[in-house]
Amino acid sequence: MGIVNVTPDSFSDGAEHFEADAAIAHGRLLAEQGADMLDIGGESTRPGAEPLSAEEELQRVLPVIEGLRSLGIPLSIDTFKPQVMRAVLGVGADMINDICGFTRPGAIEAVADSNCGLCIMHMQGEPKTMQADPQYDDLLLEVQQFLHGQARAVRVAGVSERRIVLDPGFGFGKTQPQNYLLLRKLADLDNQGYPWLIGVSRKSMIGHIIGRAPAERVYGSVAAALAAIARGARIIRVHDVAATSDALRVWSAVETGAYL
Ligand code: 8Y7
Repeated sequence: MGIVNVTPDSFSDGAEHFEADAAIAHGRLLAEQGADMLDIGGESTRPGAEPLSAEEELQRVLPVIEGLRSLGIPLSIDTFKPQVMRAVLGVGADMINDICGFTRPGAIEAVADSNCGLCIMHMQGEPKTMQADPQYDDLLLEVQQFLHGQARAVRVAGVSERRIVLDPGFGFGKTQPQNYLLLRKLADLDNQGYPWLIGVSRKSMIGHIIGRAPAERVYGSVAAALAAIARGARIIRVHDVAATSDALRVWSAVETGAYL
């Protein structure tokens, strides 16, 4: 899963079509590099980011969905707002990636009647403050119980089990030791048969080990991606598709024995 951020950057001068065009070009590049699906996000969820209205978020995301649909690969939309979920599903989005795990009022109802995929992610607290002092009595149990509870809640609302993927939410209300414990123990976490989606790409948990800025975390992120795959992860959310794709292709050649 290749990450497509539709957020103003220093080159855009706030021009909306520029943002969308840049995001579309980036999405096309990631698809060429081997992304099997794209995750399009209009609102930054990094700690301390400014909130965005549903209208503004849609203004950013809708033209990008339009521009990338012809690629023919599934488009996931990273949003926790029910109004955004309904609107993007209306224009053919294939998956909703909700960092709030469909806990916001109306989120489950917004997706239940469609046939979209759902990524249920665990977060402790809220983006603004979640890294201040994450606390758990039993990290693995609490993450697992939250994910099972939300999977049950969406199932009760009529969502087929085939539509659901789970995500422990690396960096979302977790200290670095907690992030590494989660990754190390991923195979011991009960996924109830749902696929794991893992997002560790360029995150501070990588920087924490190697002491490099986000753009210099590619090799470290690839190592973490392989560690997740080795523990059963099925979808890896990454910035660096070319690097991750090469690594996964060699990995699977070894694992499948296709060249023996
Ligand atoms: C994740 C994510 C982010 C993640 C899922 C970043 C939107 C922060 N991280 N969604 N989103 N899992 N499912 O550094 O780990 O990419 S944003």
